[in-house]
Amino acid sequence: MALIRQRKLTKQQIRRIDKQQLASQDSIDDSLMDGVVMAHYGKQLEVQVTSLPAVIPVQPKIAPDDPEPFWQELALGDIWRCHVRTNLPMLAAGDQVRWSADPNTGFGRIESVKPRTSLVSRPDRYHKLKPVAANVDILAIVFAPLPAAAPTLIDRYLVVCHHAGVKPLLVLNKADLLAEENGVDTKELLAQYASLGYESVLTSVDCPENVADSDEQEGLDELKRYIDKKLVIFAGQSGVGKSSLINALLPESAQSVNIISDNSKLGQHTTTTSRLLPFNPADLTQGGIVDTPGIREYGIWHLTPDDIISGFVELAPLSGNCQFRDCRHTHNSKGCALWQAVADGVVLQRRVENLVTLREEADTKPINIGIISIRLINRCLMGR
Ligand SMILES: Nc1nc2c(ncn2[C@@H]2O[C@H](COP(=O)(O)OP(=O)(O)OP(=O)(O)O)[C@@H](O)[C@H]2O)c(=O)[nH]1
Ligand SMILES: [Mg+2]
Ligand SMILES: [Zn+2]
Repeated sequence: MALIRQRKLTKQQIRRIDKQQLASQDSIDDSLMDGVVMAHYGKQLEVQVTSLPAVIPVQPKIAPDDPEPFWQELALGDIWRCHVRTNLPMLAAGDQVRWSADPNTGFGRIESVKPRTSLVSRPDRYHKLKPVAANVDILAIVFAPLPAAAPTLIDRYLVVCHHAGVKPLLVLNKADLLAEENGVDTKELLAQYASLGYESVLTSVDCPENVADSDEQEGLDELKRYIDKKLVIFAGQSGVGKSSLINALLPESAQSVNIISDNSKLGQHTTTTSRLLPFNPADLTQGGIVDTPGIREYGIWHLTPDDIISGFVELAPLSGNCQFRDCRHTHNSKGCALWQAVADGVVLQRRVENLVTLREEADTKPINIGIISIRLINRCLMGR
């Protein structure tokens, strides 16, 4: 084996290297500034400049006859395309970052991310957990009489809110359709959630053509009061009117509303990427909306049974009274306090059933091998 002679550094050399490293760190720090992630495009992100660096890059002087090289001025409020340092976690719209800009290329580099107050994530179609939006204050759960409200989906979003540390707000949109037959059920549903302590707003933004006509809009001012100076995310079935609501709240953002669905009023997916739409583009502290693609299926397999039950506010305190500590709260669970409460008429049966369904879903956690999940393999082995 070849002998490797280790080179010993003198104290003076070590001091000099430390000094050089500190100096280079200082020059990096001088070029850093604050920014907020506005949108995510795979490997690149859009970042809005919210502070300027200590040392602002100056365009080098060029000889009068030389062609002018590319130079991107740095200004507050501008949006820059950025790359991300490889050791950072996955970022999302709403993330507050420290970053540096290269005016010679027009690209920036995100160096660090500030601690988040909340994080909404969801599994992608390969069951990999992806952050959707960071530092969100309110998750507006939008539902409508048509397509018919799905209480299971509302319960699922409530669980997500409790887990992500985001306040839920129920938004019953297309209130103009409540007069139609099944509107009675939808209002009853809203009343049930109100009795659990959840806040709600009734809105009607009708068709996109009516956006400028405030007579056609109902409940928008009330909704605005709830979300003022807050970062909000709208979630809900496709076609309930999330983009229409966002258009009504931010007419200049011109979200793509699905007009094709006008005939069926059912809608289909139109939004493709998460994007932060500020209420005041010059001042992100005034809040804004993170517009996300329609979420048909919101997986919760990354949550524990405790996470799930804590999203059922009226059931969580009762669960300690079950006869067995590991009670699964199914209909035939012996001595289940939740089913006793159903029998006593204290809680709703469908809420207990949804809790059980969500727990079971979380129990069958898929482990990913590329795009094939263990659940799928098991199914194949069992011939299903
Ligand atoms: N009657 C009525 N229709 C509405 C209202 N709000 C939206 N719509 C209509 O509902 C349809 C779907 O609206 P979108 O805003 O595209 O729904 P979305 O929730 O963004 O759908 P995805 O982007 O697919 O998730 C459109 O045809 C809208 O015109 C409302 O208050 N009343
Ligand atoms: Mg939409
Ligand atoms: Zn139980």
